Amino acid sequence: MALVLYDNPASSNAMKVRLLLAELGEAYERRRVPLARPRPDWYLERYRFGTIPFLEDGELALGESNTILRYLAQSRGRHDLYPSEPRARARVDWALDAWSTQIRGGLFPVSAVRPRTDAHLAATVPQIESVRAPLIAVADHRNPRSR
Ligand SMILES: N[C@@H](CCC(=O)N[C@@H](CS)C(=O)NCC(=O)O)C(=O)O
Repeated sequence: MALVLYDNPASSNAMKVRLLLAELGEAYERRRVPLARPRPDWYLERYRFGTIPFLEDGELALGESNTILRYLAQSRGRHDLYPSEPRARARVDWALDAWSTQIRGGLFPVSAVRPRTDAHLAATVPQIESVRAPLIAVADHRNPRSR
């Protein structure tokens, strides 16, 4: 099997790649990397940055989840998922970058709080508010000319 994904079940960045691989119907080998730092030597020898995920496709080795997503969609000819037309592609890149830089970090406190009480639940509201604006910014610009 040519495709090997180094991941961890708790990694949201690896989950993005698993979702795309499922959509593509690709078979792949999954190798578990512990989340704890420092990462094991066997992993750092393969990938010195040590972040999760990391993908091998034969001789090609790739880090960075968004790079992996773009590579998989393009190399499999899935232009419906990652368009070749620059304006359509820019919107996908925007969504990928916004998720990584504006939204994902803001959701960490939400996932860390287990809402056992109203107080716990209330504590998540500011975090949800903080990611609402960038989410709407991306979603709302679907077809700006028609507004
Ligand atoms: N920009 C990287 C971020 C990867 C990343 O932060 N992965 C997490 C797991 S979801 C990780 O390795 N976190 C722990 C760490 O960096 O020590 C990507 O998108 O692949």
